[in-house]
Amino acid sequence: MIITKLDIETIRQDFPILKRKVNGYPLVYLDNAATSQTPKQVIDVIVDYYTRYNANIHRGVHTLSQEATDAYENARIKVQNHINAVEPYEIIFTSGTTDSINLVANGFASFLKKGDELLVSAMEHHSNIVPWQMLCERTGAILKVIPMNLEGELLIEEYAKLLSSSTKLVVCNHVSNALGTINPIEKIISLAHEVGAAVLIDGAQAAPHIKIDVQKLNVDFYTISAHKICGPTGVGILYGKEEWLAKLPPYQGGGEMIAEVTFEKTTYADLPHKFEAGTPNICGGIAFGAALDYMNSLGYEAIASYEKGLLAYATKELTLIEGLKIYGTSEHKTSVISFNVKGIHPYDIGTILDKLGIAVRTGHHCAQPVMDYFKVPGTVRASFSFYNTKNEVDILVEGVKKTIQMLS
Ligand code: 7TS
Repeated sequence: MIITKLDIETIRQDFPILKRKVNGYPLVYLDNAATSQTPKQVIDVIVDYYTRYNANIHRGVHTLSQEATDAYENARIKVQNHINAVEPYEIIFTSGTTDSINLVANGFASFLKKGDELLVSAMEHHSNIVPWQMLCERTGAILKVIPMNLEGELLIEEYAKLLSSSTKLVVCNHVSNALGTINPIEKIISLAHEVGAAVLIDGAQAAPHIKIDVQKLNVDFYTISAHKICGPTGVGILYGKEEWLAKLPPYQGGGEMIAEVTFEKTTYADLPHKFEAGTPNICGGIAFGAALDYMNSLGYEAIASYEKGLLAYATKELTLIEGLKIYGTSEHKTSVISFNVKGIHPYDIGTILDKLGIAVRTGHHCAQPVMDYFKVPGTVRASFSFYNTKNEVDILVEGVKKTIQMLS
């Protein structure tokens, strides 16, 4: 039985999209690791912004501009409080995790020389691999990989052996999108710091499930995408320790990020504006703040304990299906199940599940090295949120069984 303090049926009323039908069936949305759904509390904030105070920020004396600026800066403080950053200006609004990582990768070139080393885990999303490869191409630095085992867990002893005085940066996800593994980032961060390396943690998949405390973690950079945590698409944050953000050069040039511009010389604005060139996603930032309010109104402990129950139940039921194999079997997991059924292509399973109104993701999940490691072209991935139910797990399990009957 799933023990929860959350009233799921009431919570589901907050999500208008969950009432919709797909192909004649009630939607069973199990693609939350790709993007989460949006509660009406957040939708209302978006509507309110465009209805009442849509204006550009930081530049107008007029009332609308001041209201929009206040709301946007208030959202920054909400993020700051949510992740326990020391200062609001350690929160840089970006378009999401990909943007946040590219911002750091671009600026980090000025700290690297040929032969320096960057460590990346074996279970990264492409957005936490490719920017570092590009950085290595530019600087002559070397990218090394922290290996994992067949449970989908990083080999921390091997990681410790890779660290040396040449290591300048370690990058790792907090939670793997393809496997659901929660990585021991406290250990990863402290070991990196022992050799003087900085650490960037990709928190895209952790933020919806785990309360983050950047001070406790002592992490140098941490990234979040709002759309995976009940917020809108196209907005996210980079958290950076002040000392790092102060020395990191700006990523993009343009309006808002300057102190003074002449044709001879430009000086840059203070943090956070140095990294926020151009008109940002104002409404998105404000709505992100509302999404955090929503998550906190439910409480992370309640969310985690409910999702843990769903994960255990779904794992148990799916494992009973003959020929079904789960990838990512660590004890430390969020509610993500990647699987394949012997003899059936994941795409075919996803397609038939969609006919039954069940949304899952299929493919390599932008983590091709993970698929290569497990020697599969891709997997079916069911990822659960706090608004999913045990009944929806049953529908998924029945759907997979039906698919197997149809295709074998
Ligand atoms: N890092 C991780 C761990 C992710 O899961 C994702 C998106 C990203 C980075 C990129 O985030 P973005 O908001 O900048 O796109 N992951 C997925 C996924 O698993 N399915 O669709 C998107």
